[in-house]
Amino acid sequence: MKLYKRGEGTVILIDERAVSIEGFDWNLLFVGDDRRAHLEEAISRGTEIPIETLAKGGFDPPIADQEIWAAGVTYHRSRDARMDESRESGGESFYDRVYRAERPELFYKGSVRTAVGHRQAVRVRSDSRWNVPEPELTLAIDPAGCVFGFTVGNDMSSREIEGENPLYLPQAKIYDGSCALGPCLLVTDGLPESTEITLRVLRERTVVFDGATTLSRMARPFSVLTEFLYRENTFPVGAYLMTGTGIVPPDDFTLKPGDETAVGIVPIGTLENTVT
Ligand code: DO4
Ligand code: MG
Repeated sequence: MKLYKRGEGTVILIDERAVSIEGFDWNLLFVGDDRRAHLEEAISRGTEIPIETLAKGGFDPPIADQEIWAAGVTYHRSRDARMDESRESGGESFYDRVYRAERPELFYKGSVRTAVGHRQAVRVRSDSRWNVPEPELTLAIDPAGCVFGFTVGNDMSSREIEGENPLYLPQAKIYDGSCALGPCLLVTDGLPESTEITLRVLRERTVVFDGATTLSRMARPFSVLTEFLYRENTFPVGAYLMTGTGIVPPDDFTLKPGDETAVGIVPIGTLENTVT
């Protein structure tokens, strides 16, 4: 089942049927004492709409009051890129150490305030000259720490600022329009390790970056990431957790205003954004 959010409305895609619902409670979906009953009740009072409607326009990020967190250096490619960018600042060894440590890197990524949805604008910071998208599978987690769904995430990052000093990480990562989520939330128990994540960047209709990875390359299981996140934190309405990037463009690549990013994860969908 896939859930799409647009203004006050939600569209639920179930068995090739699209059902539009007004006033769907997204927090209740996350809290989920009886998630199936909540969804069935919503579908029963919804209106069926043509499935083609979903291909048109954009969507809001599939979020209500959840906090968004992110894991870092969960793929070898991210470790290597971070070591390169922080060599001069002396921060290089931190990334290798965290890649091998028991405790993962986890950082706050914002909330609905910093998030945008499918076909909405992501931003690069005006005080940074080196900016990249980070395509990341993103977990939807209930208050008990159980993963009940997945969305596609883009952890927009300033490599210039984080490379200058690892202590600047929050500024490199959290600002208006720094996190894209969508196009929908897929409610399901799990995804296979063979799941592919792709990133494509278009500039004036030309592909300027294209990359792919699979979940099998992740260095840590989801259960370890969620266990550490929930260890000393209570999330009364659940949380989103971005699971880190395994795709990093070459060091001479930076996003430019007008670029279009497309992050794809089958079976969730493709999250498209324009950079401003
Ligand atoms: O430590 C820097 C951030 C790492 C990150 O965001 C990632 O690996 O995806
Ligand atoms: Mg990231």
